[in-house]
Amino acid sequence: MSTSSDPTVQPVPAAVVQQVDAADVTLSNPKRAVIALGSNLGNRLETLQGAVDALEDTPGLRVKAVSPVYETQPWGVEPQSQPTYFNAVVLVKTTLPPSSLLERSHAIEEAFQRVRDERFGPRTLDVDILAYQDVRSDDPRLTLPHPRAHERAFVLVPWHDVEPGAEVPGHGAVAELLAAVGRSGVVPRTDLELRLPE
Ligand code: A4P
Ligand code: MG
Repeated sequence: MSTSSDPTVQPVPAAVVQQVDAADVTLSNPKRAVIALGSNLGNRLETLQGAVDALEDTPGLRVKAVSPVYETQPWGVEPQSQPTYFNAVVLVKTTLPPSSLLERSHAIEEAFQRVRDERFGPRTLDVDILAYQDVRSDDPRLTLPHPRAHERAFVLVPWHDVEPGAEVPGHGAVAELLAAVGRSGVVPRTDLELRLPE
């Protein structure tokens, strides 16, 4: 029996072909995302470097820039009730959609024994997505831009370092938000450095 007369061989529907094409375009068209790293338990610098390396090891993701390291006063809790944080911001290009980037962020947190028991509790590692292109979302599982990014000096200072001209979608320029918030409680650790993966 010839293949052409086989009733089970159907032409590929046009809609499917378009989806395949769209996926292809996405792969060759990486999106920009901004990721915040924070640690206030264990070896904070080693953990932040591990997170940068794990991001770079992610298929479909390249780390483009890493900020300096800042030592910061814990935000949202009683003063002196927790160790100080190390914070940094990483700029990435990725073909992963936002939901997969969040999944990967959670997997990296778990690899560093992150325990979730209280909100704003001390943690070995927090990996937050600050922004993904200019996407805006109020989904509690992934709110974009990060709902508290625009009011936090420990986020705005390193974000401004890696992207001085950046905008926080819906809130304005990082530089202006930083000028309004100030740099109090955010101390550069010029003696320390995160390596940009080769
Ligand atoms: N989620 C929603 N949107 C996002 C997003 N854009 N990026 C969801 C990442 N996660 C997002 O987060 C709770 C849930 O938020 C997740 O299930 C995720 O799906 P979590 O990391 O489990 O818990 P959390 O971090 O304790 O809570 P939350 O509300 O995310 O806390 P924040 O706002 O991240 O604050 N002080 C200093 N100096 N430096 C810090 O880094 N960090 C925090 C944590 C508090 N104080 C700090 C610092
Ligand atoms: Mg978080």
